[in-house]
Amino acid sequence: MKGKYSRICAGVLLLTAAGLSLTGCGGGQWETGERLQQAGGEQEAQMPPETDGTGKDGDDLIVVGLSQLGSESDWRIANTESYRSTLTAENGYYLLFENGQQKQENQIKALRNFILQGVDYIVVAPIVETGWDSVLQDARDAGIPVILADRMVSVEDDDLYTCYVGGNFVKESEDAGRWLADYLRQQGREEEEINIVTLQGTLGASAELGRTEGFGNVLKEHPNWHMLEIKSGDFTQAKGQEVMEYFLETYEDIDVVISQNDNMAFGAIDAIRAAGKTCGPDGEIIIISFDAVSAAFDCMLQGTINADFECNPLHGPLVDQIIKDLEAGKSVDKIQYVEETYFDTAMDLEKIKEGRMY
Ligand code: GYE
Repeated sequence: MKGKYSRICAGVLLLTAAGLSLTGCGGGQWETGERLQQAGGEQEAQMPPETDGTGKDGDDLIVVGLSQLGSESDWRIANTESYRSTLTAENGYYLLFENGQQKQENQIKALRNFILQGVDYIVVAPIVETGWDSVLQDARDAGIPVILADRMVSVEDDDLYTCYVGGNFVKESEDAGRWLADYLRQQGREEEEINIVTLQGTLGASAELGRTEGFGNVLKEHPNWHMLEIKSGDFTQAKGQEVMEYFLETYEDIDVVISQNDNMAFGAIDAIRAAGKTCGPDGEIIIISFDAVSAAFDCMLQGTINADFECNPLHGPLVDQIIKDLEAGKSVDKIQYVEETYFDTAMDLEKIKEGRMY
């Protein structure tokens, strides 16, 4: 265990001296809730202070600097909530949360601040894979372990991070491709020419790169499948709708939409309806999506999404376990994929939905 609060407050002095504005260290203590609220975004504002009433001494707490990339999707909100409910003072943590608002420069700045503050661990969900070498080198020089959560980085030296925990995006998407092949076979359409469009996530993000690659691998096996266009909707509902409107104006005959996350699929459904077309198992356009958040279950139940490939956002308990193992001097697996499955409208979705947390 390293020094906890004392290092944090020394870091704050340094930052203040450097003219950076930080609040929350009044009376020698940071207020986790305050810090979370400053991070902006609707979900942070709801977070209660977590250091109150625990009776724990600040020196016992493990300080975690968490750089979340944004709040662009339902998945992301569930992901943040998972950390919020796990990395609590009751569970031995002092959480410093920063929302990068979908900008890598904000995330790099957050990491640099965490390093100056001398946190015990950095957890980062990197918005894109490239551009992290220098700041991760600084973290290593400062002796701060970095846990990559949700998305990967592409760095010269893999020792710059301790481990990765998150989805296996290539696999999710290969599974989606194989599901489509099965579905078309069941409908007797395996020989038909199939026109596909893809709503891509944030370009250069692991979830985009992996899902594009995975589906591409299956696409190669089907000469009668035609990828008309792949275009980014940045993982948001608004952009998903905009790109789908463009697809519908540009291509007359779309058989399948691959949406690399649920929020873009929700936007696509609105665009399809507005264009007077239909989607889902009884509609003209097959929709395959990723994440499997609660609202996507509703879409499957209403018959607008055909299948959804789960990406599990509940990273809090996994990161908690990794940190506890590291604190106990144990080694941890470098790559830790979360458990994931898929859902389609042939399943008892009402029942499955009841037991889900997001
Ligand atoms: O699919 C999407 C979010 O990186 C797995 O990011 C995550 C993706 C998720 O915005 O909804």
